[in-house]
Parts: sequence; C-alpha cells; structure tokens
Amino acid sequence: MRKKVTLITGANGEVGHGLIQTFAQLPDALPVVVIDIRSLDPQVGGMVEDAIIGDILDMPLLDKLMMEYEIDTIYHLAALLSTHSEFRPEAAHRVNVQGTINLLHLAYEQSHWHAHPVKFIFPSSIAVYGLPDVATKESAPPLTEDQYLTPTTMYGCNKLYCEHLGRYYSRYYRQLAAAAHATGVDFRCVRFPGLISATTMPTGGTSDYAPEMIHAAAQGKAYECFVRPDTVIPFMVMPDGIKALLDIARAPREQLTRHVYNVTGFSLSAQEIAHLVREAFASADIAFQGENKRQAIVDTWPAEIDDSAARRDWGWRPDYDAPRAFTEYLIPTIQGQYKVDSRQ
Ligand code: AKB
Repeated sequence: MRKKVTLITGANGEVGHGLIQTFAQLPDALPVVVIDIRSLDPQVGGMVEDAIIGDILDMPLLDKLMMEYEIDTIYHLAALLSTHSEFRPEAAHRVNVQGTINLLHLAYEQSHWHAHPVKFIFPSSIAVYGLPDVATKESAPPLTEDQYLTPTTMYGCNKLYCEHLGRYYSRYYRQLAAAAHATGVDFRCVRFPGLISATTMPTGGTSDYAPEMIHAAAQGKAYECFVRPDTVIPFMVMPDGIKALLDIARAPREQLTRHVYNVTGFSLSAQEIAHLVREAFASADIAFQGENKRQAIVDTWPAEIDDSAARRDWGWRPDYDAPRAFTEYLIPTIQGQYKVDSRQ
C-alpha cells in the first residue's frame, strides 16, 4: 500500500515554510512529502514525512515519487520569481513552465492510479497583469481576473500560461483520445499580490522592497528602496497567503465557478510602508533610489485587484488589513526574531 500524502514543491521557499508549519499543526492533515533543489531547512525538516532534494525537471525522480506515494494534493510552489527570471529568462521558462507541466502530468497519472481527482493548488501572481502606463494604472479600478493580461516579464508570462495549462489539464487534456474520460486534475489557482513574511526573506522578486525594508529596519541596517515612494501595489501577509491556499484547497468543487481567483490583503505605496516602518523603528534609515529598471516592472502591476469572485465562491476574507498586519504580525514577530537571532 502506498502512503497517501500531500506533495509540496519548492518547499524551501517562504510559502513552503508557512505551509509545512501549518500542516504540522492540523490534526487531520495528511503526511507531507516535499521536493526542493536545496535541502530542507532544519527548522521545518522534522515536520515532514520525506524531504527529497531534487529538481522538478528530473523525470526519473518524479516517476519514483509516483511509484512510492499516493498523492492526494499537490501544492506546486517551485518557481523562479520575477527579478531572477529576467536575468535567466530561458531557465525561468524551463522551471516555471516545463516544471509545471511535469507536475500536472504527475497529477493526471496519479488520479488515474487511485481513481479520484488530484487537487493541484497553484500560486499565480499579480505579475500576470501588464498595464500599459502609469496613468492607466492610476486611473484603473481594482482589476478583475480577466483585465490587462499582457505581462511584460518572463515570470508573468510563465504564470499566465500556467494558469491556462491548469485549465487545459483540468478540462481538455487528451480530449481527442478514443476513450474520453475526465482527467482527474482539479486545478485551483490563487493570484497572489506581493507576499510579506515576518519569518523568511523572499529572494528574486520585484515586490521584495516591502519585506526588505521592514527586515532591514529591524536589524538596524540602512535600506535603499528600488521603487519610487508613490509606487502602489497590493500586498498580503504570509498567514493570509497560507490561509488562501488552504481555503481554496478545501472549497467544494461545485462552488468554484473558475480555476483562477484573485486574492488580496491591502494596497500601500512604498512611502506608506516606509512610514509604518519608521513608526515601529524610530531609527530606520530608509532612502529611495533614483530611477531603477525594476520600477518599470512594478509600474505595469495593478495598484489594486478585485477579489470578489474568491469572496463569493469560497468565502475568502483576509484576516489582516494594513494596520493589523503591521501591529499584530509583522512588527512583533520580526522584533522577536531578531532579538533571538542577536542572542545566538
Ligand atoms: C515577485 O515579485 O516576483 C513576486 C510576485 C509579485 O509574484 N513576489
């Protein structure tokens, strides 16, 4: 008998950490198997059934996984983020797109072995949007899932295409085969805004200026923000990001009217974030750089997104607005973390 498990790819990233910790506390959670190209952080290592070091592009490795476990749900988090992807666009395409196809295929095969659908939970991003100019960004209402889908980054293109691949594998995969049958891939996607974690630092993203500013201030380090003070994008703190992934995974299929849902927490300008950081850390040394090339990317991302479909279909509500995010989660957790770190 193969063991029934939840699979998490890219588990060493900041969402993976949060997800593993949450599953470890849920009494009814399945054992978790993770795969990442780096060995799993020892902080969460004891919380999983199996931590595989490997690449999602390695087909023999995925075949082995296929033989050893009955995979019930896949959280496919592995990806190169937007800034990293601009430095290595073809590598990003391989990891972000081919990696996703490999996992979708694994889900398809698994669903046929154990004859019930495999849930495929996929984090997409506001990077799928591509507003043409700042004036349009400033005058646009909160964007729905279907507006301005003309991304300007490799990562945004990859995420948007993978959203379509998920829909394709859910509804149309092998549609011309003689014996037509439901594929069993149950693809569910949340489009995240910039995520901010109090316990881990993101790497390679373009929304990273927000977490970088907060973590730098807590460590007494100077920070040069790479976007203009008036730059606004939506954000969400990690506990809400984890909640969104778990809530969409738990939602009854018949309630879902689409495969891809926007979710958001709060929108803030870089200046407003700096202000909140200075309120918490009076000595915070934050400067704004002159024009940086990454500004052009953030200027194509919306200031606000409309998450009413998620609210309507599966009861999505963030727990944290901006004041609560800073006063109850970010500042106390980060302060505690660096106090502990400095004593070590
Ligand atoms: C990035 O900046 O690449 C990510 C994202 C917005 O998806 N944080």
